[in-house]
Amino acid sequence: MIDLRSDTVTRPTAAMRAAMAAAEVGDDVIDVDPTVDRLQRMTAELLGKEAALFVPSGTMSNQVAVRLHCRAGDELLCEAGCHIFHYEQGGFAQLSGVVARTLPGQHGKLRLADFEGQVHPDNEHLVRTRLVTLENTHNRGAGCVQPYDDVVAICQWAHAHGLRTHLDGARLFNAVVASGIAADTWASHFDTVSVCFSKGLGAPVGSAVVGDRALIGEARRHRKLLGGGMRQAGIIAAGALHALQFHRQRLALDHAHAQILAQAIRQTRGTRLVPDTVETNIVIFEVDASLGTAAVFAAALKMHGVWMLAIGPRLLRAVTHLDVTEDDAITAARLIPDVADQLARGQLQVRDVEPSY
Ligand code: TLP
Repeated sequence: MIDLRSDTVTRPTAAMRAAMAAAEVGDDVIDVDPTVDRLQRMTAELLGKEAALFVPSGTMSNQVAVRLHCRAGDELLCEAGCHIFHYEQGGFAQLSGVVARTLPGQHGKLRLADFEGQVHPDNEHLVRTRLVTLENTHNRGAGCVQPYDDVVAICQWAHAHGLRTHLDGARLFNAVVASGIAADTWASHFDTVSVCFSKGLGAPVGSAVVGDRALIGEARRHRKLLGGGMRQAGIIAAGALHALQFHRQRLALDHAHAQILAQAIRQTRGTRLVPDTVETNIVIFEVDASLGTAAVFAAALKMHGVWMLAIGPRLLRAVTHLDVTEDDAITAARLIPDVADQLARGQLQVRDVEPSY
């Protein structure tokens, strides 16, 4: 099976498993785990921040960041399709009493004009506007890279209005490779940044939140409260360290493989890229009603050995990653027009249709 559901599905390589098996460990809750400590130092340095905290997931690092910047009765401003709003069960509300105001972006991209006039005045009827979050690359925006100048303008505006800024950089290293702009340059505009080791970098577990020393000290308290204190976490931190050392540059391959899929979609009758460009490793496309729903299209592809996710009634997502070779991408690309053709002719009996994501 060629698994294109997500870049989270990668298995650790033999070298990564060896590094994990050999990891020096301690108790990272009582005091320190030396491997976690090394990972946190390296992550902070790469992102140009004073400190980093290793957490089990990207969801937890985002939620810790929300708690760092907001109190109950505050609001955050974010893009309508972003992960924090769309895929984290409204954790900001459930866990922290925070409200989100969503701004519709252009396939995930926001500009300064979208934010202007959005800060509430100080008035007891209103929640307090406290935080701006951005996502780079943007998952539901088909892995698009936020235009750098817009990011700078939005963050400057936010700080000038007394707001804090957080970047969901689950796939920041994809943005770095695609844009040629260094991770610490992107990060310099934000108070906190979350990065994931378990997406394109290919580690089995883990994310980090970075910021200044005082904020990250506080983040440790929130991590503990949320149940994210991990004892001999050096075992998994070693996988993340290996990923950070050896798997950043190769993300360019994933981007090239995504282009192979994009080209096939452009040439397939009844399918359309959304948006029409692919910038990194995520490909989102729409299927015409004549081909059935996205879930039917995904089930048809799966019957032929290619696994994608339906992410809406007509939208599918394919993500390239460490375990997808160029041959896999070519195989999947050839299958797309074949399946579309068979569905259009009503020649395929589709079974096992899964609900959309
Ligand atoms: N995204 C997952 C799913 O949750 C949708 C995926 O398969 O893409 N920020 C962004 C931008 C993400 O895409 C994700 C995961 C997260 C945060 C959360 O990371 P985890 O899954 O580690 O909690």
